[in-house]
Amino acid sequence: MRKTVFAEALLPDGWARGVAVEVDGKGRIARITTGEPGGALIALPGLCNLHSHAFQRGMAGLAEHAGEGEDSFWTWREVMYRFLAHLSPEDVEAIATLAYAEMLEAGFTRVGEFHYLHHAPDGTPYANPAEMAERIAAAAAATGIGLTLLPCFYAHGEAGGAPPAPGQRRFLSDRDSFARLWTASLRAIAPLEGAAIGFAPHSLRAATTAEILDLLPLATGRPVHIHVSEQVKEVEACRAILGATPIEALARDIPLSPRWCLIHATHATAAELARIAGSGAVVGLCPVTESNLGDGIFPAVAYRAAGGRFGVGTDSNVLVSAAAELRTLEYSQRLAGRRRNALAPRGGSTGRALWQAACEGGAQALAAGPAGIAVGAWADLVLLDPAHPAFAARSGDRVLDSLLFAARDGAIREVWARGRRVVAEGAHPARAAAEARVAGVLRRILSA
Ligand code: NGQ
Ligand code: ZN
Repeated sequence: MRKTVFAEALLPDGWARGVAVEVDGKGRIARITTGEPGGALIALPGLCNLHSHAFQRGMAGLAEHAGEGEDSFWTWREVMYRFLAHLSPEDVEAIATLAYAEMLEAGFTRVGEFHYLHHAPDGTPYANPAEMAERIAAAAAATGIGLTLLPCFYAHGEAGGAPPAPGQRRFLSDRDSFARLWTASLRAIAPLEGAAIGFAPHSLRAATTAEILDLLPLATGRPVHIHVSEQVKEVEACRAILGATPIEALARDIPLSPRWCLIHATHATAAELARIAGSGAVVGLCPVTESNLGDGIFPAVAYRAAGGRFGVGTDSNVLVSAAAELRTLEYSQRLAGRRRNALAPRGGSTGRALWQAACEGGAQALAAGPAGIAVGAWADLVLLDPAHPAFAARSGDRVLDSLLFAARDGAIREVWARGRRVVAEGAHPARAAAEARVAGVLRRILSA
């Protein structure tokens, strides 16, 4: 048992001073006491990054150049498909290692990897169906980040079961090959301490509700993640083909429950927001990517008023930062509603409301066990130095508000994942080598 005292810590029911945290040999919190002397740092619970496509970190910043026609989510997707066609399993491992080191530095202690890059560039399955899943697991092991692997089922190109496009051939499974992929993925994460798994039908463009229902028994009791209602064109196509919006079609055919995580849900109607909130499902918001891709603004104020749960994800990984996701979420509501402190309770801190909600929603969506700094939870901690200029003369909520809205990069001093200190002095020790490997991958791809 190892005991560390913090000057202040954000516990599930609020800030406490002189917080001693005892961690057991497996990396779980065994005991918490308060009022102890000698603490120096400020402790926050680490956040779950509930939605990542790690390989997309490799193309960050490379899709910001206008094409000849008007650019959109769909033209970005073409660029993304062209990029991924170049990636070998070694490349994916290098990029994921860099992305995961960056996530840890940025306050994420677990990642939900929504993993669909399964096959060789020509669509041929690798001899080992979990070849790519093992690369993701290796990146998690090399960095220490907690992993919830979300093997993705992808079978079609459009709602209603239309054939996939050539650019999608690395993703494809049928029911039988997906069952084999699932079993191999379970094996891939078995050696990884603290890892979990969930089922990820990509979207109602890529999977029918009949297929999802058919495959759900593989994942009994585990998380289920799906992209829904991100683009207006997607909502309209679902209406035309399925006679319902993606959220209506999903909820009509499959009961939503707290196991479900609906990624984006950007264009949810008021009735859909109430339905999601009532089911206990989590909405997986990815505000930085949603801004980057021009998706639209999720009606978060209305959803929170309906009691809805949410977590955040870095999705395309164009920028990797827990603070930026929460800040962008709040700013989207301020811009749309012409108001301030949109997601704070009356008289409360915006930073705390956002961090706590994302902590709870993220842990639920990734089956991470108890959320927050609590007995039985993983010792997943983000540690801040009160002497950092961003936190001058501040404590408690003001520290968190300053971290989200005002601090420059580098304000996170240390990060622990499952009791291990994986970031020290603001840096992850695996990042520099991973950066060099990824630079080599990019030189090869960009000169091709
Ligand atoms: C993805 N990303 O799977 O990487 C998707 C794009 C799609 C986001 N939706 C592809 N942000 O949705 O068809
Ligand atoms: Zn996504």
